[in-house]
Amino acid sequence: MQQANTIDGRAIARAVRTEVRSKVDAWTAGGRRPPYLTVVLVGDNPASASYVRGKMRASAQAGIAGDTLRFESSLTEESLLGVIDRLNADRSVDGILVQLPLPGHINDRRIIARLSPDKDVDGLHVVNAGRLAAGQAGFVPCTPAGIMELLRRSGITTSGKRAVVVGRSNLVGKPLAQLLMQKGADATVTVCHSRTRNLSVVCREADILVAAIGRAGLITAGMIKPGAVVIDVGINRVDDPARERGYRLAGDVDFEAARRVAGWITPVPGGVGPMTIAMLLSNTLFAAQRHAAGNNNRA
Ligand code: BQF
Repeated sequence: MQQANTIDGRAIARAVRTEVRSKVDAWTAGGRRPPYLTVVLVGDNPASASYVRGKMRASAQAGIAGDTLRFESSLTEESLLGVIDRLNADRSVDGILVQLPLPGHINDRRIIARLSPDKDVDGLHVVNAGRLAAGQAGFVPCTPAGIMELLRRSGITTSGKRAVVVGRSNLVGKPLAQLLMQKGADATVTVCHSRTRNLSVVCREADILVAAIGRAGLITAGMIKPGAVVIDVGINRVDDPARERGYRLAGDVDFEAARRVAGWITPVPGGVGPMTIAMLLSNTLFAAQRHAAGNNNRA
């Protein structure tokens, strides 16, 4: 049985990070201070803490400066809004990333709304969502941006192809659908979700199938058109007594079965995840360059 080409997200992310590093070096060689990223982490969610460490490590390797502000989960929403105000006003801070999820008593939406859209390197502020929807320059959320970069760097074209995105979140599904339908990408896009009828049938029409649902193994081999490109955004913990930590990471796609049908497929881990981090670095450099140019309020 033939097997799909595996898209090596780690290798592609490494290439992106090396390019960002070169651009940062050229930037600082011109006498500018390095881009500066502040990450805000509230509470003691171990997964969040680990993601933040990974982001800061990758930033440092790319020559991006920064710090992590850590707060107890008891932090009030008002206090966090005050932290955001202070970072917005701090001219030495180019990018602000609020690690999600926030504790339940804090309204994510109010916090994101308080960010300066021009420091919003995660691209979650409604101004950036609006810019993306309107085809204007702005910050694009890191995971969808990373998926587009994975496709481009794998030589996979999207023009005229049928793309099916399963998942409609503001973080991944919606912005990715926007990117795929943009002029230049030119895919024909369908967005599916938990209420979609005949999900299998719709998925099977996809030349490019993106799974961003958050349920391990939801996408089975029978839902994939032979030869299709399968992009797995899911990062799910699945119990695995054979592992020291008691679980393993699994995507939304049944990888072992899917790779016998698909033409291209991303693994989990080592697929989309590393690209999310690489695009954060790219967005942070972009933020620094925009700030230096002084066009904070223009696209
Ligand atoms: C990999 C995230 C759900 C909820 C909040 C590399 C990451 C993940 C996987 C990573 C994620 C997921 C991040 C791999 C950041 C992606 O090798 O496969 C990197 O660090 N991510 C996050 O910050 O918050 C999340 C997923």
